[in-house]
Amino acid sequence: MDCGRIMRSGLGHNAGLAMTLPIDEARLWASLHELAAIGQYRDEDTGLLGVNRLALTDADAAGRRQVMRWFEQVGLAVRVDRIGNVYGRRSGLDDSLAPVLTGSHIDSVPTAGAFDGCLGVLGGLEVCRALDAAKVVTRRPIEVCFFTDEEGCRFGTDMLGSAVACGRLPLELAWSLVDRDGIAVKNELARIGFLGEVNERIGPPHAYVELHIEQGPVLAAEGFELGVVTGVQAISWQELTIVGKSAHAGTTPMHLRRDAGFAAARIHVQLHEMIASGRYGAEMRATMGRLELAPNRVNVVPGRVLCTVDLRNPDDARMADAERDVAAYWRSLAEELRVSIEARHTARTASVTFSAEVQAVIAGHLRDAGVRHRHILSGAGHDAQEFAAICPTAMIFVPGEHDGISHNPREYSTAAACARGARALGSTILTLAS
Ligand code: HGY
Ligand code: MN
Ligand code: MN
Repeated sequence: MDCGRIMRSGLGHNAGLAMTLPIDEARLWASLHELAAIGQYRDEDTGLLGVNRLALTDADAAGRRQVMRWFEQVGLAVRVDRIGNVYGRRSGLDDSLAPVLTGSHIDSVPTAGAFDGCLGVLGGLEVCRALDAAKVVTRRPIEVCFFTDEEGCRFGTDMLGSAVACGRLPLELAWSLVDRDGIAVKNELARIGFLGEVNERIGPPHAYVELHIEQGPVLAAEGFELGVVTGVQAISWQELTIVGKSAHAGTTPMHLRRDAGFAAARIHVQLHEMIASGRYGAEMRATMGRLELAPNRVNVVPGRVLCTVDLRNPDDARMADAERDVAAYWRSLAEELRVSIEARHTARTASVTFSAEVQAVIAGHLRDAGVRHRHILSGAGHDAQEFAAICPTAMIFVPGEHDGISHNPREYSTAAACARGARALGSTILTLAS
């Protein structure tokens, strides 16, 4: 990436168009909410309308088809690869050149809002519409994409499609992953009609830029309008299978129990105590998002538990320390409670640093346009972290309302903030593709 040449040539900020691309705020907002209506549900806790488009379900398939229709309406050449990733290509003056990619995901967690992932895909689509309106053809082709199962919460590992595209996960492994009902990725891709033929491994793009909501409180709390993302923290997902002995809740004395549920509870408390100790840095986060007791009946001591441990840490060494220490803890706990504990890593990515050059292009546009911005590390995983391994990559964050809550139907950002993010995305793409 010879950003220096682009910057020196003055094309760096396409002064004529910097942050003035005719992004249509209302059209972007309407597309976000039209997509959010697919897989919609009424959240019983908040009473709000949320989004449930788990990867490769019928709802995800319907969302995929809607976005593909929009891609085709804008004249993008659409292709589907063998892991179900979808690419919409906008020709450039020289189509032999490596494209600039932008995109994200449209699969969601079961309690999602309208923005996570979708803003990046529909923001990229809006950039193509704005370039058409401005009658701009870039030197390089541009591709807008969405990747399969970024969330990872149906088939167990996150960034599935982008990890396969960028070579971190082999296709066969990805195809073989199964959900809680034993249904495999490959079967679901075939069932919903997204088992494409295009080779899933892509040649290195010229650059990759992703627009996403921050999903945290920082930008709004500090009064910034956009964030230039410096990278992503380390992620560790483990699935624990704890086996004790089911027993009668009334007749079994406490000292004779081998209570798998109590073991899971002790591990959960230990995680919070480890964080409170500060030994793993102030940013360490731990979540036991999944906890399934068996036989899950009021009068039976749980004989078996499946639970998950999600650890996040910006520092790789401290993440390794935390994984080592919590494993040592549950090994000793297994002895103490006379249960067996087996752990399986289902996702593990080191911290990722994004391209300084691409960050500089983004920041340059924001500075030129007087947009209040700061550099910020991403607390959440993103498809961009996979592309950072194969090409210059960075992200743009849009602030969220309500403390930036996400993975909750209350997730919200304003139409103006989304359009501002899309303008920044468009200007960055214009620079990188010129
Ligand atoms: O879990 C994550 O960080 C992302 O939402 N997949
Ligand atoms: Mn996301
Ligand atoms: Mn998410």
